[in-house]
Amino acid sequence: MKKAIIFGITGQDGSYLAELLLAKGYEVVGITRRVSVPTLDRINHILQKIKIIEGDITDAFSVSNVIKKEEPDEIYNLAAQSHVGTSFKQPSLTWDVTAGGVLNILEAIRYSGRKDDIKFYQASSSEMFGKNYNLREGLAEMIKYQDEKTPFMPQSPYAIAKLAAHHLVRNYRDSYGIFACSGILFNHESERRGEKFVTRKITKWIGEFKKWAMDCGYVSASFDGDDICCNDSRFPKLRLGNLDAKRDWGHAEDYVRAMWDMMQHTSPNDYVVATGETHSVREFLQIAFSHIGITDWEEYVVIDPEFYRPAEVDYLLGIPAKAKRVLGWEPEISFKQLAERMVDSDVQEARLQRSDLQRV
Ligand code: NAP
Ligand code: G4F
Repeated sequence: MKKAIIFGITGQDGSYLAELLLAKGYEVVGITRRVSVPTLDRINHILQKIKIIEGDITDAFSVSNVIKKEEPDEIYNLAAQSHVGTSFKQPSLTWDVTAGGVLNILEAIRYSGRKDDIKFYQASSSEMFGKNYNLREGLAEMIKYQDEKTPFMPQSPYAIAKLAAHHLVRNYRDSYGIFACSGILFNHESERRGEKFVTRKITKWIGEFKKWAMDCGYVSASFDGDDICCNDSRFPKLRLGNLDAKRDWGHAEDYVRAMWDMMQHTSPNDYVVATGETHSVREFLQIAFSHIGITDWEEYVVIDPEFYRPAEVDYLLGIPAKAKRVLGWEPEISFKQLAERMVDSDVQEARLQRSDLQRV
């Protein structure tokens, strides 16, 4: 039986990866940091099957102790301060966790006495490309895209920290022969996505709004959304920032498969993991709102400068050709399915919550 350590097991990806590894017969050890509120919601359903150890990747001693004691075959580092907007407000913390934490793990592997027996996966990010892209001729126009050869030009403290970690991983692979690989993952979402990321913020709002509208008697159970009065001030509108940003959005369940695939290959390498499609925040809004029957979504959204970033990444479209060719990996869940699954899940979740007609 193989043993894997997951740093960041309480996050979106950590929970899906833990499920995948358990299904493959792994013994799974998850590292969780002590916080004052419960953070195990995403892994409650598998808690009996995994081992949880308290630790923080900024604490070099706890990292090296757990790696020495547990003697893992594989280590997945998914832990990070992962919110780009927050990284502008807390750059120092973001650096310590997202870059420094990775150095702690790599050093711990190097001095574990088992450096040739441990495989390491690092969660790199398409944010590292920032403003950069390549051009390729398409049928009607030039297509902008990113792949493993696109130069990096990070646009946020988060992306800069991720890039430092990315280079550390390559450097420890080259210098010490550690089996260390980085997945350059483009945006991936799910029913378990954190509520501050734009897709989940939208679907969570939709779920709560639909429940409220039905409780108010605006709509029948069949919910013809366009009958709702969008100017009822009791339910606050959805406040968002830049709707023109384009992202390559996939489903997290597909993406954790790619992580595992990389670790099973005979040699360590870096791979872009993406869908090969790009969509704007506007397009996500359109699909998500129309899934509950609302076609004039603009009436429900307010643009709020608070959610604009000091520097933006305007366009991401990843080409996962290498992952497909070398690993045989391909995504299975489409953009539309992703958005609709998230809406369905949040509508369901809101329905289970108590009624609250007077929102404001
Ligand atoms: P997430 O939901 O925000 O999860 C982040 C995890 O990191 C949580 O388990 C969190 O623990 C943990 N963590 C934060 N600080 C820590 C610390 N100091 N010590 C130990 N653990 C710490 O992120 P995600 O969406 O699952 O993403 C997983 C990884 O992939 C992240 O590194 C992210 O930057 C990267 N990534 C994500 C995407 C994406 O679109 N989702 C794309 C590319 C790369 P708590 O529960 O205690 O907060
Ligand atoms: O959902 P987001 O916050 O994701 P972002 O910044 O692309 O970062 C995510 O993907 C990265 C991979 O490319 C990961 F590395 C990272 O950890 C994270 O998972 O924002 C997406 C877009 C941005 O352009 C943002 O400006 O949506 C725009 N946006 C517009 N209104 C908003 C909002 N983003 C957020 N979070 N909240 C808004 O109200």
